[in-house]
Amino acid sequence: MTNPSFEFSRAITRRPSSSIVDGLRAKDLGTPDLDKMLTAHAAYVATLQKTGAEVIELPPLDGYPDGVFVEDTALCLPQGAVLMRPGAPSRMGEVAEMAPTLRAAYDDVRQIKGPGHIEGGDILVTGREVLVGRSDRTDAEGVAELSAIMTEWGHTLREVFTPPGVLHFKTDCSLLDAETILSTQRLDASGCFDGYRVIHVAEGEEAAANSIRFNQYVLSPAGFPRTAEKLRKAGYEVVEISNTECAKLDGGMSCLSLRF
Ligand code: CIR
Repeated sequence: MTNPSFEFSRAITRRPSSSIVDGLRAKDLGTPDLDKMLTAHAAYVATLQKTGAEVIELPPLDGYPDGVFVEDTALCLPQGAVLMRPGAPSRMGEVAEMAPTLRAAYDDVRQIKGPGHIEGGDILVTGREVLVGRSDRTDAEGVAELSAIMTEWGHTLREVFTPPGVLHFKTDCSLLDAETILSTQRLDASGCFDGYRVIHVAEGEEAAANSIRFNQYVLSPAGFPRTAEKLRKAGYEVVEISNTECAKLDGGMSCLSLRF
C-alpha cells in the first residue's frame, strides 16, 4: 500500500533555460518562447505554493535544454527517492544535477544504475501500487531495477502498456485521487486501470490527460474546456495553466515538478 499519493508538503521545480529552444521533441510544432514559458511556469509554481506546500525552485540549466522537466529525473516516495536513468542520452546528466537536492531532502536515496533506462514520466503512483509503462525511454531492465527497490520499500510495481507513439505513460494519464485516474480512452482500453474509477478526457482533448493532483487542486493544461468541465462536475478544483510552450517539447503538467 502506498501513501496518499496526492497530498504533498514539498515540490521541486527548475526554471526553464533559454536553451529550451534545443529541447527534444517528436514533431516540430514551433519554437518555444522563453518569456511565455517563464510566465506559465511562475503560475504553476504559485499554484503549488497556494496549497501551503514548500516549492524548491532550482536554477535553469543551460547545458540541459529539457532540464525544466524535472519529473523524469527521479521518483519520490515517502520511504525515499530513486534517481532515474533517462533513456534520452541528452538528459542523462540532469540526474546528477538533481541528486544533491534529493539527498538533502531524504535519508534514503537510491539510484538506477543501469544498463537499463527508466524515466519518471513513465511512473504513476496510485493509492495502491506503482504503475510503470515501458516506452522508448523506459525498458525492461530499468523497470526490473526499480521493481527490486519497490519490493524492498513495500510497494507493488505493476508493468503496464504505453500506447505506441506516446512519449511517456503519464502523457496519457494522471492520478486524481487514490482510486481515480484521468485517462485517454486509448490508454484505458488496454485494461491497465481495471478496478479503478476512470474519468476519460473529452474526445479530441487527449493532451489534457497529463494533469496533476496536488493537494486540493488539479492542475490542468489550459485550452481543454470540456475535460475541465468534466473534472469540475466530478468535484475536483481545477486550476488551468497555460502549457502552449512546454507542449512544443512534449511536456505537460506532471513533468514540471517532483512532488513529495
Ligand atoms: C523530452 O522529450 O524528454 C522532453 N522534451 C519532454 C519531457 C516530458 N516529460 C514528461 O512527460 N514527464
